[in-house]
Amino acid sequence: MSYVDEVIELVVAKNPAQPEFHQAVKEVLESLRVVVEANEEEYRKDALLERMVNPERQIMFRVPWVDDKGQVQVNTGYRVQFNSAIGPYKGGLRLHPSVNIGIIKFLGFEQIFKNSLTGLPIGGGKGGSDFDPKGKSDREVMAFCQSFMTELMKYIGADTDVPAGDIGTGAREIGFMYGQYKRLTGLYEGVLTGKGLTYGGSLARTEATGYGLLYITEEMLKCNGSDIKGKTIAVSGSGNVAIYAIQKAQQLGGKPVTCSDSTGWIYDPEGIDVALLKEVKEVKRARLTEYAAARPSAQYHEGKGVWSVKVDIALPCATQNELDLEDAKQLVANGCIAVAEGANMPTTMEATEYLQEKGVWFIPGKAANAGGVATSALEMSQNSERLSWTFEEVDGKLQNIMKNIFHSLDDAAKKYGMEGNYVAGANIAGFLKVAEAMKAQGIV
Ligand code: NDP
Ligand code: 2IT
Repeated sequence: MSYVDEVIELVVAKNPAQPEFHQAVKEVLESLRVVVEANEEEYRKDALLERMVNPERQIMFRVPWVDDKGQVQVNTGYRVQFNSAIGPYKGGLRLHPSVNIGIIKFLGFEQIFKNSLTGLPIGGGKGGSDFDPKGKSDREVMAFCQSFMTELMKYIGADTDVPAGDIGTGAREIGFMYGQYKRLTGLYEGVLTGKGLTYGGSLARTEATGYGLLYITEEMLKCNGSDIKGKTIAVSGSGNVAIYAIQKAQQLGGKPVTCSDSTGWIYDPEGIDVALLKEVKEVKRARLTEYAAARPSAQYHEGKGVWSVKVDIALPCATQNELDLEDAKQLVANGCIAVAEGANMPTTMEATEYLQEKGVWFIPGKAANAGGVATSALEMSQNSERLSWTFEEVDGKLQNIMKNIFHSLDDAAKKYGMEGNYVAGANIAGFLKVAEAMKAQGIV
């Protein structure tokens, strides 16, 4: 059996009931076959792939907190410190009832290669909890965040592990966590990113993931003789990534016509009104029905459906496995030319393969959404030098980083005889840097 197949089998056997983690590992290792086969003897001897798929450390802990009725609630907290070969662990904290160790491991594994692609010195990690911030009062969210950080603070630090936001963790949650970290440790340091601008946050971090998604999509389209101008775009989600993807798409002359949340979706043929969407989601924390109520051109539908709309470009920005084979078929039938993943692993493997077979340009999340973590790394740099850069400075660096990422995928795909396969290009380019750093540092 080939080394890649052996390691995939091992991962499935040793990590039962973690389908998302299996999926992420398979997707990466499948496209590394050509690289692994060329170095098989050396990689096997060093157990390089076994070390790559085993987190350096996994932390799970109890998070007790008191709700507004005086009832004690107990959640589970996680931090998976996956790989520190190229820098301190870096990756977000997801707060969502679906969170379990398998989800955090899939996200942490992806983060290793994503962070490598940014070209910045950050290792891979991820964390979170099955706590659901939805419907909770600010005081309840603060109680949870303080309890969560009371345990997490033992394992993180500005030079060891720097968490940030993800689903359910935005500026409010980062603020509460930062306050508790500072109170417990007495350290005013860049231990979290996505901080508010008054206490060490970076300009453009809020926008970075969505903006970065559009910068890389534009670069990819340009290199293939097209661009965003005049294109109709389907976006899923209506959170941090989706909102700023929609905003930048409009600035580049595109027309995003959809967005969604976990209960329904909007089709707005006149184009999404970003100011209204921000008001509904960022200020009121309300459902999309409120968007539809305030906007005569918008149609609200219950359930899933953004991929059924006829568009040129699809940008999944909500969650994993939200775009399946049936959705991919519908997009292709409607003439979609490009899919770029704002979310982590939003496209199933079958859907990805189908899109690629049909000639749809496809940029995987670990490249397409890397602008968020890249700008987090820029926030760490600013914190280290105790300076704040202007919006234009950070945004300019972000644009360069996203362009460079696209070219590193494109070059790697070409070098290994898979021109245009940006999935393989991302996995190979991300992997090679980490593999080299691991080799140089010996068996650790
Ligand atoms: P937010 O919490 O801000 O928004 C998430 C959005 O997706 C909401 O509209 C939410 O709807 C929807 N959503 C979440 N889970 C589900 C689900 N199970 N089913 C249907 N809809 C769902 O998160 P972000 O925008 O920050 O993150 C979105 C994606 O982007 C995630 O995959 C995340 O890992 C990834 N990402 C985020 C980065 C960042 O910087 N924030 C960086 C890189 C990747 P509802 O409110 O109804 O739950
Ligand atoms: O998935 C991701 O890259 C993020 N949620 C952002 C991580 C970060 O450290 O900014």
